[in-house]
Amino acid sequence: MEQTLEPTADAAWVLVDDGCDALRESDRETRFTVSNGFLAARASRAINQSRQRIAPPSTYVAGLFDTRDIERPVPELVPAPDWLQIRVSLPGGPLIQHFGPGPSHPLTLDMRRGLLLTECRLVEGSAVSLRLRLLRLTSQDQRALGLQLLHLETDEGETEITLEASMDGFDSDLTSERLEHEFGVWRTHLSGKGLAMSAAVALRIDGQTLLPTVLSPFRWSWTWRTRPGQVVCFDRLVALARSDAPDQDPGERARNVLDGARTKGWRRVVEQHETAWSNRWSRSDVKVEGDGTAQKALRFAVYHLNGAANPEDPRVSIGARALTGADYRGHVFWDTEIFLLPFYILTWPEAARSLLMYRFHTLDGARAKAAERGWRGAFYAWESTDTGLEATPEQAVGPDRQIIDILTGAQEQHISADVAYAVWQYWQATGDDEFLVAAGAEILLETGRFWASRAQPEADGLHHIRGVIGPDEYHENIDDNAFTNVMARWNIRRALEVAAMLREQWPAQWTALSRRLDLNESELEHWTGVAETMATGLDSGTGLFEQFTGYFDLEDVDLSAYAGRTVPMDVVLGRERTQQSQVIKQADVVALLALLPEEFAGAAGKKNFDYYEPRCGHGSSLSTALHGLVAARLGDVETALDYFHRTAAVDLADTKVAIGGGIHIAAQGGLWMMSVFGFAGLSLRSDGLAFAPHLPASWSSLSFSVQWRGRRLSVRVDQVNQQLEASLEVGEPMILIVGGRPYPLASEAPLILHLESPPP
Ligand code: IFM
Repeated sequence: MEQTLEPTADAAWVLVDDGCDALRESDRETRFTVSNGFLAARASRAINQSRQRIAPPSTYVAGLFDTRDIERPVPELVPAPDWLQIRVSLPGGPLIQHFGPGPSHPLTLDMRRGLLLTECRLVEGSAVSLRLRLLRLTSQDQRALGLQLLHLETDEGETEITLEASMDGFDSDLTSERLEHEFGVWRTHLSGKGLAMSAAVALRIDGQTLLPTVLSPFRWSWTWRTRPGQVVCFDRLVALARSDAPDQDPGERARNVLDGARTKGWRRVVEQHETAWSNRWSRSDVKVEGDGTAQKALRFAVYHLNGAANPEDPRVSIGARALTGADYRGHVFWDTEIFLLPFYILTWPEAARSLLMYRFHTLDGARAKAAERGWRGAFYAWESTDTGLEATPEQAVGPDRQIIDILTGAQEQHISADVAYAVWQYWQATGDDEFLVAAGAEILLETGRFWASRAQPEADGLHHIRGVIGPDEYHENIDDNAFTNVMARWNIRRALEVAAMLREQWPAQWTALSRRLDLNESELEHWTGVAETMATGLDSGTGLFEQFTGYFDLEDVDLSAYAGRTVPMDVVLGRERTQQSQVIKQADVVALLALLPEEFAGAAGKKNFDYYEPRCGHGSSLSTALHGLVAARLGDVETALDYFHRTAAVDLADTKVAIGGGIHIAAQGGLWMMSVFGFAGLSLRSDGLAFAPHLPASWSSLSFSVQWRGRRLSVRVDQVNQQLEASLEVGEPMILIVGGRPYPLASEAPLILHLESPPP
C-alpha cells in the first residue's frame, strides 16, 4: 500500500497544500475534489471530524436533483451520503489532529493519477503518536466506484486503540428505503430518484486481517493494541447507483459493481483507475515549456475538465461548479456549451456527444418553455437540471443586500443559440452524421424555429428581438443585443442548412422529422426572411456593433479609475447606476467575436475589442478567458497572457474569489480554449484544421493533442525554432492549414512547418 500512497514525483503534476489554515478549508475542499463525472468527493477531511463542521458535505452524485422547498420550487443537486468518515480514538476519546511540525504537505492532489493523498498525525500528549496516510479516488474506469485507503503507522505509544469507519449525512436530504449492514437504498423526497450504496471494508494489522464489529449499517469498528512500528492498512470500497424514476431500483447495480470490485481487490481498482486517467491525459494534456505557473494551471484545468464529464450518462450535464461544490445548486448554464464543449469535442468526443444528448433529452422542456411564452420551437432553460424545465430562482439578494428579481430565466435567451452552436461545432469536428440525423438536426431546427418566432418584423423592415439579457447581465430587458441577434441569425442559418442537407442526403429521415415537427417549405422560407433582415446593431461605417440599442448613449465610466478594487463594479457603482452606464459585466460583443470571428470583417475585430475591452469590469469568472482568446487571436499576446493568468487565478490564487462553493469550471475550460484556440490559433474548417499560432514570449513551446473526424493528432508550437510540428497518430490523411496554406498530413509523414515571424 505504501507505494500506492506515494505521489507522482514531478511537481508539475501535483497540487500541494500545507493544509493548516482553517479559514481556507472550504476552498481547499473544492480545489482538491476527486471526481469522475458521476461520483465526486470534495476534499473534506475524513479523520475525526465533528458532525457539526461548517464545511458543506463532501459527496455528489451527478443528476441527483430534488426540490426541497415546495414553496420555492428550485431543484438542486442533493448531496449524497459522505462515505469517508473515520474516527480514531483511545478509550478516553478521539485523538487530536496535529498540525505542527511533521509531514510538510498534508494534502496532495495527484492530478496525473486522479488521486487525493492526505497525511496527518494523531497524538495524545507525547504518549501516543500515529502517522496516517490516506488515499481517495472516484474511479475513472468504473464511475460508480469510490475507494478509500488508510495506512496507519504507530510512531509512539502502546495502547488500546479503536478505528471506526462510518458514513454520514444520509438522514437529511434523502428518505431511507432499505438499510442493511453494508447496503442501502434512499429516495429523494419529491423527485423520487433512487440512490443505492453498497460498501465493503477490510483492515489488516501487520498483514493479518482483523474482523470488524458491525455497530450499525455502514458503521464498523476495530479495536487493537498499538505498538511502535506497527502498520495497519484499511480499505473501503463503495459503489453507488442512481435511478431516475420512483419505480426504478438502483440497488442491484450498486451491488453488482461492488461485487466485481471486491473480487478484483483494491489494487486492481487503483490500477484500472490509473490506466483510465493515463488514457485521458494522453488525449488531453497540454504542455507549456517556459512558464511553470501556466503549466500548473493547465494541468489543473484539464484535471477538472476530465473529472467533470461522464460519456456514459446522456441524462446529465455539467453544472457551473461541476461536481465540486454547492454553488448554483448543480444547475447547468451556457457555460457547458460555450466554455466546456470545445475541450470535449476536440479531446473526448464521446463525452461531448453525451453532453449534447442531454440537451436532446431536455428538448421537451425547452419546447414547453417557448410555448408557455407564446413562442415556437425550443427555448432552453437558462438554468437547467434533469427535466429541462426552467430552474432559475425568481429572486435573490443583490449586491446591495436588497431582494431583486432574477430575470435571466426569462430573458437570457441566447442559451438556445449557444446549444445550437455547440451541436454544430461537434458535428463539424467529428463528422458524426449519426448524431446529427438522430438528435442534432432536431435541436438545430427547433432552436432555429424559436428565433424565427421570437424576432418580430417592425416598421424599419428589420426583425428585432426585444426584452432580453445578453451575456452582460448588468443590462436587463434590453433590445437587439448584438450577441443574441447575431447568434440567433447564425442559428437560423444553420437550421436551414441542416434542413437542406437532410433533405438531400437523408430524405427518409427528413420526411419523418419534418412531419413530426410539422415543418414545411413556407415556414423555412419565413426563416430565411427573418435571418436576412435580422437587426444586428452593426454600424457598417465604423465596423462597431452596438452592444444593444441605446448602449452608446449610456454613461461612459472610466474603469481605469477603479483599478485595484476588490469588489465587482455593480457593487462599486450600485445597481442602478451600473445599468445606466456602459460598464459591462462580462464579454458580450467580445464573446461574439470569440465565437463567430467571421462576422467581423477586416479590422472590425480589433476595433470592437479595443472599444469594448476597457468597458468590461469582468464581474463574471467567464469573462477573462474570452478576452484572452480574442486578444491572442488578434496577436496581442501579452494582453492575452495577462488574461490567461487572471483566469488561472480564479480557482488557484487564495487572494481571489472564494471558491468554497465549487470550481469555476467554465474558467477552466476557458484556459484550454485560450491555449488551443488563442495561442495556437486553432480553428475548425470544413477542409481541415487551421493554425495561426501566437505564443507569449515566455512560452518556449506549447503542445497538445486533438481529435478531428476520427483522427488523432498531436501538435507542438515551437517558439524557439519558429515552427509548428504535427503528427497524425490515428486515422486517415488530412489537411492542415498553416499561414493560410494547406499541407497534407499523414501518419507516416509528420509535418514540421516554419512559421512566419509574428509582426513586431
Ligand atoms: O453562466 C454564467 C453567467 O454567464 C454569469 N453568471 C454565472 C453563470 C454561471 O457560471
